[in-house]
Amino acid sequence: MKRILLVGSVGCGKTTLLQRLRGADLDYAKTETIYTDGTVIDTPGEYLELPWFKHSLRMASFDADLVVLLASANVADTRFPPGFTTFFTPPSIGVVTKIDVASPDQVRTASAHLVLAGVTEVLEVSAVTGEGIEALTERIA
Ligand SMILES: Nc1nc2c(ncn2[C@@H]2O[C@H](COP(=O)(O)OP(=O)(O)OP(=O)(O)O)[C@@H](O)[C@H]2O)c(=O)[nH]1
Ligand SMILES: [Mg+2]
Repeated sequence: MKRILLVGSVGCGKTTLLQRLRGADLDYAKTETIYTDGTVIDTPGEYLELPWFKHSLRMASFDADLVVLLASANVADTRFPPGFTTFFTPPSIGVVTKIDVASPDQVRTASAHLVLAGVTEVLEVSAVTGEGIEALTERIA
């Protein structure tokens, strides 16, 4: 499995996705600092949302093979600046999360935000129902 860096807003579902990828119980736990289980690097949403933390994301990306930008389908706006992927040296993909609680239009909007951020590939998942998880697992294998 590639070493991946999860980046996205507070509450967009990074840690829950990590738990799902690991087959662990889905237990809410706020991410307070950068955490890695060895393969997945999980980050607090504040590192994206607060400008003075952004540099930490770039530093963490040096240990990753792939940056995964996550956008929650039930959030209408985006915290990713246009072209954000150029901030990272490794390649990036996009993942729309929480598709189980969003309309197709909402999923399309979140996907469009990820494309504006610079990804050329977007996967859609629900960590709760498991939809899209197999495709994501194959992509990061
Ligand atoms: N319905 C639904 N809820 C989800 C999904 N993924 C995560 N959630 C919920 O969204 C909330 C936030 O999820 P987290 O995984 O903690 O979000 P995070 O991106 O790690 O947040 P920070 O650690 O604060 O940056 C939790 O209550 C999760 O249960 C999903 O696929 N579907
Ligand atoms: Mg978290």
